[in-house]
Amino acid sequence: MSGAMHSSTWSTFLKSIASFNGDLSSMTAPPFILSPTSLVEYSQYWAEHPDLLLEPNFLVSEDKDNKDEREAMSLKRIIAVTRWFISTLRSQYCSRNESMGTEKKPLNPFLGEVFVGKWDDKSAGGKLGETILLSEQVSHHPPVTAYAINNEQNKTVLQGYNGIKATMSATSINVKQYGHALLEYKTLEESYLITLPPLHIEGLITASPFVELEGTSYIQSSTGHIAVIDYSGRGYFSGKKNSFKARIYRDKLSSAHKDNALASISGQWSGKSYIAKGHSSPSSSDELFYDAKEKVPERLIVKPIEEQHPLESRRAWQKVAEAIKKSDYDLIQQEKSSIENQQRDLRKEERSAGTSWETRWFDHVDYQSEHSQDPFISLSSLANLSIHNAPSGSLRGSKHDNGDAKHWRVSFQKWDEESEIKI
Ligand code: HCR
Repeated sequence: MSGAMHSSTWSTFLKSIASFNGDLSSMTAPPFILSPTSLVEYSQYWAEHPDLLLEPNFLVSEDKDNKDEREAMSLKRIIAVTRWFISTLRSQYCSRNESMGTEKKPLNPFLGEVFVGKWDDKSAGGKLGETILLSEQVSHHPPVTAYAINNEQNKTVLQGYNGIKATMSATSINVKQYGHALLEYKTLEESYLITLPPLHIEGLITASPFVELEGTSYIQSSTGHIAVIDYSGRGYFSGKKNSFKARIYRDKLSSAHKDNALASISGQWSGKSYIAKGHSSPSSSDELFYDAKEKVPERLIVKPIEEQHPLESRRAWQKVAEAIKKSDYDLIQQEKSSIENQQRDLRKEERSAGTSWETRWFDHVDYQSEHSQDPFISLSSLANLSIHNAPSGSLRGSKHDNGDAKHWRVSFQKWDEESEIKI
């Protein structure tokens, strides 16, 4: 496409989003901004560093009776969980820019679309074992993707779900995330609640959109430790894009004063970050915490398309993805409409049969009426976080702390009974 044509379609697009209704999935974007990848695939970004995800399992005290050593190890574990979390951000929020030049609009998954795969053990001595991913589109209106990442050898499960709500401002699209992640180290009997940061999309005027994180997210441990992570972009804390500061406290109460921080981390989540003891902000002369550019992500192993089930993402979207790669706008519309029409027909059939679509591996658990083994309630209480369907990270008693308390949870029993879809 010529530069002039490119800029005229982009300005038509900008005009259309100026009046958009908050549903990013329904927004018609020009072909050069479309990604050939469905949002249901984004769940893989949580575990592209399986070694970091599993690391806390190996940080245990030798002397179980030594209280100080136990305490020191539990601090090391929340630091390790924070390192793993920071390691997920580059893939989650920068990978389209890096592979395709700008942020792109992902394919909007259809209800029941799934994406599965595995990471082999790359460690010497086989201490990590295989890690698997199950990702499923559990709702279409509003779009919600649920996922579970399971490592049987180390009895480690990460599960969560995410949805978004967007608003438009003069120069950016502002996105609040809904949902959370729960990380369980079952051998350690330790769990973590992870909230998802707000973000905004910048670079709209220049047709080169990119994501910047903002606000605060939390990692609450069942040991009481809490990590409070503040995000900022170019020109705020450090003048650099993708900046963050994380402080780790003994508990929520002590997090009221920055001086109480046991450790502080700062830098760029897409580059280098540093860690120091206590509350003062570390600099590049302190210990390196994480180098996102140096640590290469381990790609998920996914079956060839020919072996995939029709509900598996890459098979279902194959023709649309090919049309996007060819920038063939008419073909993109034609192939997309074919999927949308199939979905409409399915919903019609369900309505006339008086049935509804059943999610495959995930259940919608109501925390207001069901008591389960899930540590979500106790972790939310330790962090003073809302248990409702509020923007991720909303505090109890805040203006968002209302609505229902239904959250998506994996059922490994359903996965064990799965007969059609294989990893
Ligand atoms: C906002 C976004 C769709 C949602 C994507 C989420 C929030 C999904 C959950 C993942 O865990 C993390 C994540 C990362 C992405 O950065 C975020 C996407 C960025 C853009 C996309 C919009 C729907 C696209 C808008 C169109 C733009 C490019 C003009």
